[in-house]
Amino acid sequence: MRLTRYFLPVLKENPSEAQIVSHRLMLRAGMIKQASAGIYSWLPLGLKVLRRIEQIVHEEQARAGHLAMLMPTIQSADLWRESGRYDAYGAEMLRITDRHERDMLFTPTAEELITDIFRSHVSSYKDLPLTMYQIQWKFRDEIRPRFGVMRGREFYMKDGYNFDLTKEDALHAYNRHLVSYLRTYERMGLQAIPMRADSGPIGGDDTHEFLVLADTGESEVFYDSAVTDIRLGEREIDYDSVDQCRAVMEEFTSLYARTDETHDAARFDEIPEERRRVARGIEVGQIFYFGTKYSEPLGATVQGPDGKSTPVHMGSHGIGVSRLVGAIIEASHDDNGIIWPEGVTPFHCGIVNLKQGDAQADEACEKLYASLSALGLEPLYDDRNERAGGKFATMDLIGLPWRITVGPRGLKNGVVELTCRRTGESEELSPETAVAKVAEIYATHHPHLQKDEPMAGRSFHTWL
Ligand code: 5CA
Repeated sequence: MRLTRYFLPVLKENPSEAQIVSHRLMLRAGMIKQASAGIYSWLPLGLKVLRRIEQIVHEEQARAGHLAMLMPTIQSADLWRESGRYDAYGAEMLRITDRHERDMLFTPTAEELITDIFRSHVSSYKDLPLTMYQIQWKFRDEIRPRFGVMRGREFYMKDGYNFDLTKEDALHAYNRHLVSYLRTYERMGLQAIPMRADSGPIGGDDTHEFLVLADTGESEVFYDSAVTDIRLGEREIDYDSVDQCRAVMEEFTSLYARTDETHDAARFDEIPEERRRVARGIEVGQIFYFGTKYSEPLGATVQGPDGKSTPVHMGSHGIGVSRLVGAIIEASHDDNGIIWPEGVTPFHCGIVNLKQGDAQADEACEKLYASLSALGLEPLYDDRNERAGGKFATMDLIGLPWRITVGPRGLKNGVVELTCRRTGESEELSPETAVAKVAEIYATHHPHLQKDEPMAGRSFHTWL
């Protein structure tokens, strides 16, 4: 993309309505614009990041064997009356009446609708296990929408639902989700710690929230600092293996880590004092096992191997896709702007032309642009007639992890400059070497992906 053809309405001043850094930077970098309280338009740069996050979620869901589908945002109240949640959900549910005076609602989550699909089509245990998910807009009429996309009223969520014959099978689905979520967040450059939590209006006894530690987080959390040393990394996990998934779950959840709702002061005090931490966190996902809470009232039953009809065991699992954009920025920025992790960056590499209009500089930039594009990378070329300082400021603000700077002086010696946004370090390299280096960084970024046949192409539809 050439900046002269792009829509990047960056703001020089700090918007006064933004209280936290991610909200400020998203507005300043021209990623979003508020449409009304807690409701945002996603401008081209913001949408690109949202799509990158979404793509990682799809790929990791496919890897875990979950099936993508899509349900409507507007639902009839009838099913919600059947489950008893139409009244129970309260003021957070946006209720709508259609022209025939029928009660409709904007979906805050979709347990009822998916259970209805299941009960209409599945009647035998032989069709289990089954996990389906969607990434779809949700609406919750939050009493205090704030912090930009972090606590919106309209927000983008991955919501997945598992159907299993027995509690044991459903707990395997729970553990499998935990593992796949860990991999999902790690690919986004985030550490999200599973913490025992409260299940709220979704219900059930078993639930973990995934929290990214950040001072601006809305949740107070209590944990043993040893949990922050654990990573999934590149290890291979067989998602069908009950033992492997359980082992990872136990490794990540046996140390003390809880949100304030489930905090147990006595147990916390048993942790050696130097490892006790009280901090704040951003909830970027939550997994639930709730047994037959929805399958029973809605009559989602299957015939078991013994011929008897039993309600299925279910769980639901959410990832805050739009919230993640803010959470990643909270975890990765400096005074000059955003620092995107390679896994979610909107463009892979910036190209800054220090002397637009200089024949040699222009030609070198065009060549870099073509070479990077030919490798399947997306460069953002700042081809504006602006001074160098302004170009650097924009690049730093929008946070591309790598930048190639091209100027007549360097070109005389056959070099351009490759700069790392995170460290600020620069190297003088030939244009060819700079391109090769950027390509290598992105190729080695997720080595486990290359080994994985179904993902090898990583085209948009691998998850369908
Ligand atoms: N049905 C379950 C699982 S699909 C569910 O709705 N879970 S949830 O309520 O925990 O939401 C899932 C994730 O959506 C949360 O972890 C959070 O990251 C995100 N989320 C929830 N409310 C908001 C909001 N108002 N704004 C932005 N993201 C939100």
